[in-house]
Amino acid sequence: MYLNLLHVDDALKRQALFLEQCRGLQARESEAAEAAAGLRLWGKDAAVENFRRHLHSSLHCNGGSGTVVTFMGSGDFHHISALLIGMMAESSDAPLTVIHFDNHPDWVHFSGGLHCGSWVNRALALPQVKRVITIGACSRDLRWPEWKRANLQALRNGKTILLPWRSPSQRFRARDIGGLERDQFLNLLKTLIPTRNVYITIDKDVLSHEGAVTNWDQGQMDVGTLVATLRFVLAHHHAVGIDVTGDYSRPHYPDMLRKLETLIDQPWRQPDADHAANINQKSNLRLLECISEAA
Ligand SMILES: [Mn+2]
Repeated sequence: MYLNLLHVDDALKRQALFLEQCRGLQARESEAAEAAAGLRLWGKDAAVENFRRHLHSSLHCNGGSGTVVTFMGSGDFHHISALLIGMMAESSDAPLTVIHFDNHPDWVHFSGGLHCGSWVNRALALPQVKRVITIGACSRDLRWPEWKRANLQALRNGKTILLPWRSPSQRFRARDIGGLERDQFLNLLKTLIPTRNVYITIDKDVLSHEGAVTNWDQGQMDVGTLVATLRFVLAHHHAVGIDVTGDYSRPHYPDMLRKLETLIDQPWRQPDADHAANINQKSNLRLLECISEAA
């Protein structure tokens, strides 16, 4: 395992025990708050490209036969996953499935840049990426997705598979996993992963409030199910990379447009940052333990 801590904000720095454990595992740390300031929620193409270069020079980018593992702070920066997947894809032509845990599908069309709700399309554009499997969503993004610029074409042709926890819309409910026995769900998941290599991205907003406190509306998955699923995938596949996002940081948006966007999309109540760090640290430690045993 090659461990990275990407400090796009102060979220991981508030988790002292988690930091200590990562440092004990020789984590490479990248101070990226300044470089990422213009990327919160979304970034324009030029800013995204600058940040991609920053990642290249400051992180483990290629694990060879090992796994590159990156913890990275608030889910407002989830689009960085597309850059990390791109870096893994640079080093190998082998086909890849992206396993995506999230309360949101992150599948909207967004032109001129990269958005935390659009990055799945950027990942799907890579020739190595055969499929993205999105697990655990409950969010209202699943209601009337055609009005919200969702990439439904990818869903129709099987490039994207959606396994909601509990879909708020009838349309996706047949694939809900929240009511399945764990073995039933894991066996279903196994049939849907067409490649040996996987890249796993975990947005902790897939978890209920016992498991995470994030900048976003959250799902209903419990940490035990998340860890068991992760362990199952790692036992049957080779993970070229794993990233974990969905911590909480107090947002500083660089412009009015982004502020307005969060008023529409995010919960209005701001959580206590210390309480958030405490809850998120517990989940990060469990994920780190599971990953370091398997990867
Ligand atoms: Mn996300």
